[in-house]
Amino acid sequence: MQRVTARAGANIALIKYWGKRDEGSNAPATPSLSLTLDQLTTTTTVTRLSGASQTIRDTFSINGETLSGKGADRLRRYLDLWRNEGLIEGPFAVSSQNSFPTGAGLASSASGFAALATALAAFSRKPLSKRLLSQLARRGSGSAARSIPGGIAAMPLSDDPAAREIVPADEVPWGMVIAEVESTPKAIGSTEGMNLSRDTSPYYTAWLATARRDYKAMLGAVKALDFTAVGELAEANSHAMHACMVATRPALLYWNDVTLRVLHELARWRKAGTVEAYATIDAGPHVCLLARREDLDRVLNLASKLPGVARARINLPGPPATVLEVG
Ligand code: 2P0
Repeated sequence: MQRVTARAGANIALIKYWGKRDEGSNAPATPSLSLTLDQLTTTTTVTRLSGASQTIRDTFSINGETLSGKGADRLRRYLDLWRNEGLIEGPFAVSSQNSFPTGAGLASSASGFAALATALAAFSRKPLSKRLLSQLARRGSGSAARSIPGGIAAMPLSDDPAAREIVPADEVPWGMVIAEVESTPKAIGSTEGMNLSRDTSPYYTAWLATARRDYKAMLGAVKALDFTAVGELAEANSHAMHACMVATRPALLYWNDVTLRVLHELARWRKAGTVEAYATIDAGPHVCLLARREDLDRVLNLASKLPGVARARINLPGPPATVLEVG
């Protein structure tokens, strides 16, 4: 086997991961639960390079542009992890295509590392269970673990957690409208931001306790397919995470004026009975609007008309990460 192509969807957490329990193994300090998206995807082709790893180095590209510096170092270290575990051997060329902006707070590292891990697993010298694959994806990026099972996935708190499927994609009666309000790379990345929050935010400890409570409640709400409970919990959990972020020093203020405008409009829609949708926001200004499948067109219409929303698109629940082609 010389070449493998795999695809994974980004996922948006309904219970957020913010904080690390252990940086070495990238084990999160909060349990998390997410919805994988079918339209925001990364497609990654991994090609074996002939020659010894001592003389030939891995190469990386995203959307046709060669990656160097810190980005390439992070990916090379990730391949080293697989080589050190005896799972793969030799150097590789990794080429990824994202269907959405990279590094703008839209979970590109989740789909990116999930697609990469899935492709590498096809080269693996040992069989890998889904659980181990999710753990390995997590070592690349915490949120990537949840893109392995797809649908609604949950990752509990433990020393070496994996995400597991809670509801398969086609049984999830909800979807999301992603309202993109900006697409410039963020100033402070998630990993650095989490460390700053842990070290300086007066609300970090309260956030960790809130996340545990919300996660338990969310598991029950999701299993009961109780949309209102899921939406209210997701929105409150996202706001609690951002409160912790804003209180970080220096402040991690990921929202902008358009973000706030969308939140206020959304509250008006709910109050007026226009549509029942809920917001969740990651480490960026974009607003992800959770709605019942039958309401997604209406939410799209409403969100697209808001001044400052650059683009809005509907995402249905996405499938597990998968191998597309082996050659
Ligand atoms: C999440 N985020 O649960 C949360 C919500 C951002 C806000 O997971 O350091 O890129 O690579 O493990 O996965 C972003 O963090 O961080 C993230 P690393 P990751 O989706």
